[in-house]
Amino acid sequence: MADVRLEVADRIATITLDRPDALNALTVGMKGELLAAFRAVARDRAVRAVVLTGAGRAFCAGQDLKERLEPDATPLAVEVRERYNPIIRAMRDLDQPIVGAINGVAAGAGASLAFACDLRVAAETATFALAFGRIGLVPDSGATWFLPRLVGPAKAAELALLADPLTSADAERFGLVARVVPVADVVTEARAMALRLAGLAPRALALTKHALDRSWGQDLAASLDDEAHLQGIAGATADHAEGLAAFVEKRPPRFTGE
Ligand code: T3D
Repeated sequence: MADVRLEVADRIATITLDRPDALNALTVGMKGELLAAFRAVARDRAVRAVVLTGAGRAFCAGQDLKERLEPDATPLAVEVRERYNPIIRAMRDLDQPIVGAINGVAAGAGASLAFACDLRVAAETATFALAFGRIGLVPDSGATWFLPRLVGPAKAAELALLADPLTSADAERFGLVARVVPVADVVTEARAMALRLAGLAPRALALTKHALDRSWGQDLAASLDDEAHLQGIAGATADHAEGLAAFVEKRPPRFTGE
């Protein structure tokens, strides 16, 4: 049975990690399914935004540690390179923005998945834990890259080295999550955010998402140049013409992605 569900409705793809009895801990099979889900979304131009969430009381408890104890478990470095990294790359390469609906604990690689989303809505009961250190590992799946950028270097060092869980209230204070809501509302709120994104111009959103990522490796001059280049691309789209027309006609725009 599939442990990752992909459902598409109203131009929103919802990807649900669905192994609640193990707090959605990631097995080899699940990682393959999750990568396949992001690749399917990448091919589906009708999808304008993605919601990533977990079934049950957890978002994701990271690597399935019981699977790691199996005698034929893949060596760690290989597992990270060949199974985790492609998922994180697929999330950041995706043109559509991803809203994480962090419904409960996000630990280890589960926290990394949450960090790799574009925006996060968290349940009041959710926590983020860089649990890696507690089992003698280093943060992976992009955690060392995302975390300092999301919360600043000092807090990132504290979270990565001490591995204490960060509450959703503190995560909001540090800017890691956009909103904190009661757990019963987390998917609804994330979906509402995704629906807002779905109404915007897809090409401009994609260019913005990728420009923000690239900016970390650029100086100001390069970013200014990048923005000018991207504005040339966005400015040539039908959606830009539609945005201008809607403005002067005082009506909501109808963006098509053209
Ligand atoms: O391939 C590689 O190894 C490299 C990649 C590494 C990336 C990583 O993600 S390393 C970090 C792995 N994750 C963790 O270390 C977190 C482990 N889990 C926990 O610390 C706790 O479960 C939580 C703090 C997340 C939640 O605690 P609690 O008390 O709410 O729940 P629980 O009772 O511990 O867990 C409930 C069930 O889920 C339990 O199953 P059982 O005993 O009732 O049959 C537990 O074993 C299972 N579970 C939770 N996390 C994992 C897990 N099973 C397998 N792997 C898990 N990570």
